[in-house]
Amino acid sequence: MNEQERKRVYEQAKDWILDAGAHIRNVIDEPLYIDTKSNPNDLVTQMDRDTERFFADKINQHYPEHHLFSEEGFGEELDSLQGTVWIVDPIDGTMNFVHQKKHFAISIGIYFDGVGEIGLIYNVMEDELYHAIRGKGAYKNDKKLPQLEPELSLEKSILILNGFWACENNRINERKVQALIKKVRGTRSYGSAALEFAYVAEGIADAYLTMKLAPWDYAAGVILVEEVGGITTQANGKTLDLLSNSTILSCNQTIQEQLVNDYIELKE
Ligand code: 2AM
Ligand code: CA
Ligand code: CA
Ligand code: CA
Repeated sequence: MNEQERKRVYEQAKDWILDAGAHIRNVIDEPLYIDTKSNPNDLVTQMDRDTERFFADKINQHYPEHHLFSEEGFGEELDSLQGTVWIVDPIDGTMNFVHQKKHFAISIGIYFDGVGEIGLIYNVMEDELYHAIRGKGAYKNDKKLPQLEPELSLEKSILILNGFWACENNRINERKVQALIKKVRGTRSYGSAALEFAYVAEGIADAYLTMKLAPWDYAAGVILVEEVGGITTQANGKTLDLLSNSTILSCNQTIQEQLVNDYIELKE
Protein backbone atom coordinates (compact mmCIF):
# COMPACT_ATOMS: atom_id res chain seq x y z
CA MET A 1 0.00 0.00 0.00
CA ASN A 2 1.54 3.35 -0.95
CA GLU A 3 1.58 6.30 1.43
CA GLN A 4 -1.34 8.10 -0.20
CA GLU A 5 -3.52 4.99 -0.21
CA ARG A 6 -2.61 4.24 3.41
CA LYS A 7 -3.62 7.75 4.47
CA ARG A 8 -6.87 7.51 2.52
CA VAL A 9 -7.82 4.20 4.19
CA TYR A 10 -6.92 5.66 7.61
CA GLU A 11 -9.19 8.69 7.17
CA GLN A 12 -11.97 6.55 5.72
CA ALA A 13 -11.80 4.01 8.56
CA LYS A 14 -11.90 6.82 11.14
CA ASP A 15 -15.04 8.28 9.48
CA TRP A 16 -16.77 4.91 9.47
CA ILE A 17 -15.92 4.02 13.06
CA LEU A 18 -17.17 7.43 14.28
CA ASP A 19 -20.40 7.00 12.26
CA ALA A 20 -20.99 3.49 13.60
CA GLY A 21 -20.40 4.70 17.16
CA ALA A 22 -22.71 7.71 16.77
CA HIS A 23 -25.46 5.37 15.61
CA ILE A 24 -24.99 3.14 18.67
CA ARG A 25 -25.16 6.17 20.98
CA ASN A 26 -28.39 7.30 19.29
CA VAL A 27 -30.18 4.01 19.95
CA ILE A 28 -28.49 3.05 23.23
CA ASP A 29 -31.73 3.19 25.24
CA GLU A 30 -33.81 1.13 22.80
CA PRO A 31 -34.54 -2.54 23.62
CA LEU A 32 -31.78 -5.03 22.83
CA TYR A 33 -32.09 -8.37 21.05
CA ILE A 34 -29.73 -10.62 22.95
CA ASP A 35 -28.56 -14.16 22.10
CA THR A 36 -25.92 -16.37 23.62
CA LYS A 37 -23.10 -18.15 21.80
CA SER A 38 -20.68 -20.68 23.33
CA ASN A 39 -22.17 -20.47 26.85
CA PRO A 40 -24.87 -18.52 28.77
CA ASN A 41 -22.40 -15.72 29.59
CA ASP A 42 -21.11 -15.38 26.03
CA LEU A 43 -23.49 -12.71 24.73
CA VAL A 44 -24.18 -11.30 21.30
CA THR A 45 -26.77 -8.70 20.31
CA GLN A 46 -28.34 -7.54 17.08
CA MET A 47 -26.17 -4.43 17.47
CA ASP A 48 -22.99 -6.54 17.27
CA ARG A 49 -24.24 -8.06 14.02
CA ASP A 50 -25.61 -4.82 12.53
CA THR A 51 -22.39 -2.96 13.27
CA GLU A 52 -20.26 -5.67 11.71
CA ARG A 53 -22.50 -5.72 8.64
CA PHE A 54 -22.09 -1.92 8.36
CA PHE A 55 -18.31 -2.36 8.06
CA ALA A 56 -18.62 -5.37 5.75
CA ASP A 57 -20.85 -3.38 3.35
CA LYS A 58 -18.61 -0.29 3.44
CA ILE A 59 -15.42 -2.27 2.82
CA ASN A 60 -17.06 -4.27 0.06
CA GLN A 61 -18.36 -1.12 -1.70
CA HIS A 62 -15.23 0.99 -1.38
CA TYR A 63 -12.41 -1.58 -1.30
CA PRO A 64 -13.67 -4.79 -2.94
CA GLU A 65 -10.10 -6.17 -3.08
CA HIS A 66 -9.64 -5.84 0.72
CA HIS A 67 -10.45 -8.71 3.10
CA LEU A 68 -12.50 -8.68 6.30
CA PHE A 69 -11.73 -10.93 9.27
CA SER A 70 -14.27 -10.43 12.06
CA GLU A 71 -16.17 -11.92 14.97
CA GLU A 72 -19.82 -12.17 13.93
CA GLY A 73 -19.69 -13.97 10.59
CA PHE A 74 -19.80 -11.24 7.93
CA GLY A 75 -16.12 -11.63 7.10
CA GLU A 76 -14.10 -14.35 5.40
CA GLU A 77 -12.39 -17.41 6.84
CA LEU A 78 -8.79 -16.43 6.31
CA ASP A 79 -5.75 -18.66 6.26
CA SER A 80 -3.31 -15.93 5.23
CA LEU A 81 -2.76 -12.22 5.83
CA GLN A 82 -1.76 -11.50 2.22
CA GLY A 83 -3.06 -8.20 0.87
CA THR A 84 -5.07 -5.73 2.94
CA VAL A 85 -7.03 -7.27 5.80
CA TRP A 86 -9.44 -5.43 8.09
CA ILE A 87 -9.65 -7.24 11.42
CA VAL A 88 -12.85 -5.97 13.05
CA ASP A 89 -14.60 -6.45 16.37
CA PRO A 90 -17.89 -4.56 15.99
CA ILE A 91 -18.53 -4.44 19.74
CA ASP A 92 -15.76 -5.42 22.11
CA GLY A 93 -17.16 -5.76 25.61
CA THR A 94 -20.63 -6.97 24.67
CA MET A 95 -21.35 -7.88 28.29
CA ASN A 96 -20.60 -4.28 29.29
CA PHE A 97 -22.75 -3.06 26.39
CA VAL A 98 -25.69 -5.17 27.62
CA HIS A 99 -25.32 -4.64 31.39
CA GLN A 100 -23.79 -1.16 31.63
CA LYS A 101 -24.52 0.54 28.30
CA LYS A 102 -20.96 1.85 28.41
CA HIS A 103 -17.35 0.60 28.64
CA PHE A 104 -17.39 -1.06 25.21
CA ALA A 105 -15.49 -0.30 22.02
CA ILE A 106 -15.34 -0.84 18.30
CA SER A 107 -11.94 -2.23 17.33
CA ILE A 108 -10.36 -2.17 13.85
CA GLY A 109 -6.84 -3.27 12.93
CA ILE A 110 -5.83 -2.95 9.29
CA TYR A 111 -2.94 -5.13 8.14
CA PHE A 112 -1.06 -5.12 4.86
CA ASP A 113 0.77 -8.37 4.04
CA GLY A 114 0.73 -9.18 7.75
CA VAL A 115 2.10 -5.83 8.95
CA GLY A 116 -0.14 -3.77 11.25
CA GLU A 117 -0.64 -0.42 9.48
CA ILE A 118 -3.68 1.19 11.11
CA GLY A 119 -5.17 0.69 14.58
CA LEU A 120 -8.47 2.19 15.75
CA ILE A 121 -10.24 1.64 19.07
CA TYR A 122 -13.35 3.71 19.69
CA ASN A 123 -14.71 4.05 23.21
CA VAL A 124 -18.22 4.69 21.94
CA MET A 125 -20.03 6.23 24.91
CA GLU A 126 -17.07 8.44 25.88
CA ASP A 127 -16.58 9.48 22.24
CA GLU A 128 -12.84 8.76 22.58
CA LEU A 129 -11.07 7.49 19.49
CA TYR A 130 -7.65 5.92 19.98
CA HIS A 131 -5.92 5.82 16.59
CA ALA A 132 -2.56 5.13 15.05
CA ILE A 133 -0.95 4.71 11.67
CA ARG A 134 2.34 2.81 11.72
CA GLY A 135 5.39 4.97 12.34
CA LYS A 136 3.48 8.14 13.18
CA GLY A 137 2.64 7.69 16.88
CA ALA A 138 -0.66 7.01 18.63
CA TYR A 139 -3.42 9.48 19.42
CA LYS A 140 -6.46 9.78 21.65
CA ASN A 141 -8.76 12.08 19.68
CA ASP A 142 -6.44 15.01 18.80
CA LYS A 143 -3.92 14.39 21.57
CA LYS A 144 -0.67 12.60 20.78
CA LEU A 145 0.05 9.92 23.37
CA PRO A 146 3.49 9.99 25.00
CA GLN A 147 5.89 7.04 24.78
CA LEU A 148 5.62 4.52 27.62
CA GLU A 149 8.08 4.92 30.45
CA PRO A 150 10.72 2.34 29.47
CA GLU A 151 12.04 1.68 32.99
CA LEU A 152 8.79 1.72 34.97
CA SER A 153 9.06 -0.92 37.68
CA LEU A 154 6.44 -3.52 38.57
CA GLU A 155 6.07 -2.00 42.05
CA LYS A 156 4.74 1.19 40.47
CA SER A 157 2.59 -0.53 37.85
CA ILE A 158 -1.10 -1.06 37.39
CA LEU A 159 -1.69 -4.50 35.90
CA ILE A 160 -4.85 -5.31 33.98
CA LEU A 161 -5.94 -8.91 34.32
CA ASN A 162 -9.16 -10.84 34.35
CA GLY A 163 -9.96 -12.43 37.69
CA PHE A 164 -11.62 -15.49 36.24
CA TRP A 165 -8.57 -17.21 34.81
CA ALA A 166 -6.34 -16.23 37.73
CA CYS A 167 -8.50 -18.57 39.85
CA GLU A 168 -7.91 -21.48 37.50
CA ASN A 169 -4.91 -23.65 38.14
CA ASN A 170 -5.03 -25.80 35.03
CA ARG A 171 -3.53 -23.23 32.64
CA ILE A 172 -1.11 -21.20 34.70
CA ASN A 173 0.91 -21.51 37.91
CA GLU A 174 -1.52 -19.59 40.13
CA ARG A 175 1.01 -19.13 42.95
CA LYS A 176 3.15 -17.05 40.64
CA VAL A 177 0.10 -15.04 39.55
CA GLN A 178 -0.68 -14.40 43.22
CA ALA A 179 2.90 -13.23 43.78
CA LEU A 180 2.53 -10.90 40.78
CA ILE A 181 -0.75 -9.48 42.09
CA LYS A 182 0.96 -8.71 45.41
CA LYS A 183 4.00 -7.20 43.68
CA VAL A 184 2.22 -4.61 41.51
CA ARG A 185 0.72 -1.38 42.81
CA GLY A 186 -2.79 -2.44 41.79
CA THR A 187 -4.85 -4.55 39.42
CA ARG A 188 -7.78 -3.61 37.20
CA SER A 189 -10.23 -5.40 34.92
CA TYR A 190 -12.35 -3.44 32.44
CA GLY A 191 -14.24 -6.11 30.47
CA SER A 192 -13.20 -4.91 27.02
CA ALA A 193 -9.92 -6.24 25.68
CA ALA A 194 -9.71 -3.41 23.14
CA LEU A 195 -10.07 -0.75 25.84
CA GLU A 196 -7.57 -2.60 28.00
CA PHE A 197 -5.01 -2.24 25.19
CA ALA A 198 -5.99 1.39 24.69
CA TYR A 199 -5.38 2.12 28.37
CA VAL A 200 -1.91 0.58 28.18
CA ALA A 201 -1.20 2.72 25.09
CA GLU A 202 -2.50 5.77 26.97
CA GLY A 203 -0.24 4.97 29.95
CA ILE A 204 -3.11 4.91 32.45
CA ALA A 205 -2.41 1.19 32.98
CA ASP A 206 1.02 -0.36 32.56
CA ALA A 207 0.52 -3.99 31.54
CA TYR A 208 -2.24 -6.21 30.22
CA LEU A 209 -2.13 -9.96 30.76
CA THR A 210 -4.89 -12.26 29.55
CA MET A 211 -5.24 -15.93 28.81
CA LYS A 212 -7.32 -16.09 25.65
CA LEU A 213 -8.17 -13.57 22.99
CA ALA A 214 -9.25 -13.83 19.38
CA PRO A 215 -7.47 -11.86 16.62
CA TRP A 216 -10.25 -9.20 16.50
CA ASP A 217 -9.78 -8.59 20.25
CA TYR A 218 -6.11 -7.65 19.87
CA ALA A 219 -5.45 -6.68 16.21
CA ALA A 220 -5.88 -2.94 16.76
CA GLY A 221 -4.45 -2.90 20.28
CA VAL A 222 -1.05 -4.27 19.33
CA ILE A 223 -0.62 -1.48 16.76
CA LEU A 224 -1.50 1.26 19.27
CA VAL A 225 0.81 -0.14 21.95
CA GLU A 226 3.67 -0.51 19.48
CA GLU A 227 3.33 3.15 18.47
CA VAL A 228 4.05 4.27 22.05
CA GLY A 229 7.08 1.99 22.35
CA GLY A 230 5.43 -1.00 24.04
CA ILE A 231 5.39 -4.61 22.92
CA THR A 232 2.77 -7.32 22.71
CA THR A 233 3.59 -11.02 22.78
CA GLN A 234 1.99 -14.25 23.87
CA ALA A 235 2.04 -14.63 27.66
CA ASN A 236 5.09 -16.93 27.36
CA GLY A 237 6.97 -14.25 25.40
CA LYS A 238 6.56 -15.88 21.99
CA THR A 239 5.58 -13.94 18.86
CA LEU A 240 1.87 -13.53 18.14
CA ASP A 241 0.15 -15.28 15.25
CA LEU A 242 -2.50 -12.84 14.01
CA LEU A 243 -4.72 -15.62 12.67
CA SER A 244 -5.02 -17.55 15.96
CA ASN A 245 -6.51 -17.21 19.40
CA SER A 246 -3.75 -16.38 21.83
CA THR A 247 -2.67 -15.55 25.34
CA ILE A 248 -1.55 -11.91 25.50
CA LEU A 249 0.99 -9.81 27.35
CA SER A 250 1.19 -6.14 26.40
CA CYS A 251 3.43 -3.59 28.21
CA ASN A 252 6.88 -1.99 28.12
CA GLN A 253 9.96 -4.11 27.41
CA THR A 254 11.19 -4.19 31.03
CA ILE A 255 7.90 -5.40 32.48
CA GLN A 256 7.50 -7.90 29.63
CA GLU A 257 10.85 -9.54 30.46
CA GLN A 258 10.16 -9.59 34.21
CA LEU A 259 6.73 -11.14 33.79
CA VAL A 260 7.87 -13.75 31.29
CA ASN A 261 10.96 -14.68 33.33
CA ASP A 262 9.64 -14.54 36.88
CA TYR A 263 5.84 -14.62 37.04
CA ILE A 264 4.18 -16.38 34.14
CA GLU A 265 4.43 -20.15 34.06
CA LEU A 266 1.97 -21.66 31.64
CA LYS A 267 0.98 -25.29 31.67
CA GLU A 268 0.95 -26.15 27.96
P1 2AM B 1 -16.34 -9.56 23.21
O1 2AM B 1 -17.10 -8.67 24.10
O2 2AM B 1 -16.11 -9.00 21.84
O3 2AM B 1 -16.87 -10.96 23.14
C1 2AM B 1 -14.16 -9.74 28.23
O4 2AM B 1 -13.35 -10.05 29.30
C2 2AM B 1 -13.29 -9.55 27.01
O5 2AM B 1 -12.92 -10.84 26.50
C3 2AM B 1 -14.00 -8.85 25.90
O6 2AM B 1 -13.04 -8.12 25.17
C4 2AM B 1 -14.58 -10.00 25.10
O7 2AM B 1 -14.84 -9.67 23.76
C5 2AM B 1 -13.44 -10.98 25.19
N1 2AM B 1 -13.84 -12.36 24.94
C6 2AM B 1 -13.22 -13.17 24.06
N2 2AM B 1 -13.80 -14.38 24.03
C7 2AM B 1 -14.84 -14.34 24.90
C8 2AM B 1 -15.84 -15.30 25.30
N3 2AM B 1 -15.89 -16.54 24.80
N4 2AM B 1 -16.76 -14.91 26.20
C9 2AM B 1 -16.73 -13.66 26.69
N5 2AM B 1 -15.79 -12.74 26.36
C10 2AM B 1 -14.86 -13.06 25.46
CA1 CA C 1 -18.19 -11.96 21.64
CA1 CA D 1 -13.89 -8.89 21.52
CA1 CA E 1 -17.22 -8.60 19.94
